[in-house]
Amino acid sequence: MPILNQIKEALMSGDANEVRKRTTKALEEGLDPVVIINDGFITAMNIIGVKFRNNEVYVPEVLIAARAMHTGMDTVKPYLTGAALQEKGTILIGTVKGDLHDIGKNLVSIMLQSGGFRVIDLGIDISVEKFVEAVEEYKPDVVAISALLTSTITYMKNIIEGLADYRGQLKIIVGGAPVTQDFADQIGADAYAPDAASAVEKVRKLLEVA
Ligand code: B12
Repeated sequence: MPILNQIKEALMSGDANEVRKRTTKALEEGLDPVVIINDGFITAMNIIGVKFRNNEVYVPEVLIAARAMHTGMDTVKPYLTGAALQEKGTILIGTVKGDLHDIGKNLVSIMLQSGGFRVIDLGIDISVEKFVEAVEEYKPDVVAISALLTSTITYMKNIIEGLADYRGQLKIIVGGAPVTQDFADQIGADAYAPDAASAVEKVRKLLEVA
């Protein structure tokens, strides 16, 4: 089996040790580290993302695969020269004020990183002020907002209003179990996605990157 397939297989089964071994072998054979990342790690994580959306795998499998991917990335990093790995954009993500749910947000964050984006994760319970401060500091291309409670999704509107002055320079995507496309339209978000895999697709579309 070609080495890239072996890497993908190990990553999808969440075997971090095998990912490290096979990635090291591929690098020793002279394979381009960027090819290993794009056609190995990212492709494998995309497959996991689609399986997760289709309920073929569940949260623990995604987290284990993501851990294996991080191991792979650590193995490849010393071989990356300067601008070899171009990040596709910066995403600022957080769960709204009053809401402590972060499992879904973390998955979205992991999938975005796996898709080649730089992700700044603000965590949970994030106020309008904190979002605005972070936008000033990190100048993200996209702000991603998560909420899991019907009582907190309304706060997404406050954040969107708080970011009004920045709308020319960034896009806003919202998500979380009670959020719908209709709701996203009502509060003036640029996009909505029901799960982590579609979130990556939507962000790619918003930024017009592959
Ligand atoms: C785990 C959990 C908790 C944990 C959270 C731990 C943590 N670190 O996250 C704890 C125990 C802390 C908790 C507390 C509470 N919870 Co709770 N919790 C859940 C539970 C069981 C699972 C949520 C989850 O992680 N799902 C798995 C992830 C992968 O799915 P997800 O979050 O939906 O995320 C996916 C998508 O929504 C989307 N997505 C998520 N974020 C984003 C962001 C963007 C930008 C995009 C594009 C997409 C996106 O992609 C994700 C991946 O595919 C749900 C029930 C359920 N089955 O959903 C209740 C649930 C959300 N909780 C609920 C409630 C009521 C509470 C409490 C108020 C309970 C209480 N009385 O104390 C507190 C509130 C605490 C607070 N202030 O936030 C209710 C909410 C009801 C409602 N509609 O308002 C639910 C639905 C349970 C129920 N049926 O009553 N909870």
